[in-house]
Amino acid sequence: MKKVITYGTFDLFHEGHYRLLERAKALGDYLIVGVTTESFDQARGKLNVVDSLMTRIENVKKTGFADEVIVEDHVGQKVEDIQKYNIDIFVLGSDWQGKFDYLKDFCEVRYLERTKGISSTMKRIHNHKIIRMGLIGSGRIAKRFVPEARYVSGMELVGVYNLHHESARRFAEEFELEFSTADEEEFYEHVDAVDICTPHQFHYAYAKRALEHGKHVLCEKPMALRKEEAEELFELAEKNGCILMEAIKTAYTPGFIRLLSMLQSGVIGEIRDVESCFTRIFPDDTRRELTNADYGGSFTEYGSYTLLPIIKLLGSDYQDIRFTCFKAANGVDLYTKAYFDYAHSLATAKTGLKVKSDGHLLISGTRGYIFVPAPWWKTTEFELCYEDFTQNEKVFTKYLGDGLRYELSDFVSAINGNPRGGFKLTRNESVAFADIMEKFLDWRRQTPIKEGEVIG
Ligand code: C2G
Repeated sequence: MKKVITYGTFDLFHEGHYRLLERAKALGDYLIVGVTTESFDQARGKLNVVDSLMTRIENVKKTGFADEVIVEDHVGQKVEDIQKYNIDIFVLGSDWQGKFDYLKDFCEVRYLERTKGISSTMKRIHNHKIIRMGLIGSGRIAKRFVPEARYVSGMELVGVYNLHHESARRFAEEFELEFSTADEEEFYEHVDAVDICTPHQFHYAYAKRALEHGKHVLCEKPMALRKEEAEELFELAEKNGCILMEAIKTAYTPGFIRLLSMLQSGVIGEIRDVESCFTRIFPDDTRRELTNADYGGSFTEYGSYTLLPIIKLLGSDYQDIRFTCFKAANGVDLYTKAYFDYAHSLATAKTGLKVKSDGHLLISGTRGYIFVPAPWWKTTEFELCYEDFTQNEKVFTKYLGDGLRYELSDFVSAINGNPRGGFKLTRNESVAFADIMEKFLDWRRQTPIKEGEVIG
């Protein structure tokens, strides 16, 4: 008797799950299906699971393909199960291609082609439907989004749009998406929500058109480069009943939220200073971050990260903001400092593309300080430090994968009418970021390059 095993969460059971089980069963005589527990899903970073374990097991049973259903609740269980049940073939969808090759020591490992897209006719019995999500842009950021999307339940990445169709086509083929297109109207017809992953200067226009088409929008940072544009987008989203979220991933991660909550509860007294820094040396001078004289540069690229803790902790009512920078010959800033003066505190944000600095975040207060080591934007640990160093305390938190799953998960929850994550990045904060971007770009345009200032 040939025994086959497969595993999954099987949340909001859909035809992709059904087809996988059908084909798994056809590979042998006896099919065992492992359904994950809530705590195992949490530990492996699968977010937003809606159905209870009981419901998910019931749905698997209803298909009639499973001869036996078991529960998966820990790492390493697959190896144990394969030996315990004397399994011949281990099966999983092709979104996991290669990930479980280590099981080849124990049995045959097969990845079956995953079902591309999920039809919107397959509505769920409950309020949740699977959100059909499309990418606008098929470059570097879009690519990082794909592996993270599979950890977010309740959404399916179905298609990709790019003005240059060949790029979209290749992307859809590589990541097994249902469709690719260079026709924006056609794109909107097939999706419920979009993630905008284009170069900065196109964010606003795409976000506006997507919202006009009634689509929910997750937009890469900086969402807008002018205050008025950000305000307009939020008004449009409200008018059309759409969710609009700026994708500054740090804002949605558990470690950063923990950091903010501790600070807001006064663990270091009154906050008097915030220093944040994000630099990355760009070895390739042909990239748009360095060549685009209007919108490239370190501040438009990384400024959203460095502004995040400043605006979250000190607000947007600063009394003064000043910038200094080193530029490239084309006027793009290669290393920038933004200085903020508030009534009772100070802040500095540093960004760099051709200067390397330590990427830490330091928040100083009247009773102590918090130091978040580099890379602070992927917050996994921070230290509370006091005059009496015996009171110092280290906090460790989780940051799973590339961290994009957290913003995606909040986006999906918000679309499903559960905006509990709304405090993580508010409308006013996004508008404040756009306002600072506008002030910076105006200042950069108006400031002539001084002799000796050009580096790189
Ligand atoms: N699947 C598919 N087509 C889809 C969606 C999912 O073929 N459009 C497959 C997945 O590849 C997986 C199965 O359906 O093989 C269950 O998917 P999920 O419920 O998303 O579970 P997953 O997170 O893939 O669990 O131990 C758990 C497993 O490692 C994977």
